[in-house]
Amino acid sequence: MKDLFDTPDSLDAPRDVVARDAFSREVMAENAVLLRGKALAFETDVLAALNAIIARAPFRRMITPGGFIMSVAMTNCGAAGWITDRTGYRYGRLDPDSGLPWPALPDCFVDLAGAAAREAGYPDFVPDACLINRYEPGARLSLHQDKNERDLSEPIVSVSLGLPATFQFGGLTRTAPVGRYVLRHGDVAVWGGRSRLCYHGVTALKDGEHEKLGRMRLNLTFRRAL
Ligand code: MD3
Ligand code: FE
Repeated sequence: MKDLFDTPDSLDAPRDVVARDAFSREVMAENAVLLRGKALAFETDVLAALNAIIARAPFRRMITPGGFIMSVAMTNCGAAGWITDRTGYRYGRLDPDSGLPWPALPDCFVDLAGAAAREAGYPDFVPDACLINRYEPGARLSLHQDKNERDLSEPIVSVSLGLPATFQFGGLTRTAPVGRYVLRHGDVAVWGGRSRLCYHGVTALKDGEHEKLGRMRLNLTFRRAL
C-alpha cells in the first residue's frame, strides 16, 4: 500500500496519486456510492468460493447478438445467470454450456452484497444473481446500460478484485459526459435510484500483476434479476 504514503506533487495531481484512504466512502453520482476496501474483510472466503464456482461453471467468452465475441469472459452463480448469444441478452436458470443450474450464491457473497447495500441505504436488498466478469489485459466493456433485470428499482452491488481498472460512469444517454474512477482490489460500489440506468463501461485493462489474482481483474455484480 505504498500509495498511502505518497504526497501529491501539486494540488491538482491526478486522483490516483494523491494520498487516499484505503477505506472510505465516495459519492460518484446521485445514488451511486463507492465503498473503498469494503470487500477486503471477506477476501479469503470470497476467493475460495470463486474457485469452487469456476470449477463447476468455467469462464467463457460469450457472443453478442451482433455476432461479436466479448473480450470479457463471464460466468454466474445464483438462481439466475446473465447470458448473451446470437438471440439476445437475458437471464437464465441454467448454464447453457453445461445444461446445469448455475452454482448457488455462497453465503459470503450474500453477506458481502447485503452489508454493502445496507451501508448504501438499501437494507432490504437480497440478490438472486451474481455475474462474474474476468478481464485479462486488453479486455474492455463498452458503454452500456443494465436493464435485463425485472425490477429496476432494485440496486446493483459491484465488487472489484485483482488488477485496477478505469471505470467510466456516464448519464442516461450514451453521449452524456462520463466520469472516470479507478476501481481497485476490494472496492465495492452500489448503484441504485437515479444512477441505476446510467451508461457505464470499463476501459481496456492495463497489464500488471496482482499479488493474489495475477494478470487479471474480476468483477462481481450482485443483482435482483428475477
Ligand atoms: C452502473 N460490469 O457487468 S461494475 C456489468 O467492472 C458491468 O465488470 C462492470 O457493467 C465491470 O454489467 C462495471 C459497475 C457497475 C455495474 C452495474 C451497473 C456499474 C453500474 C448498473 C447500473 C449503473
Ligand atoms: Fe453493466
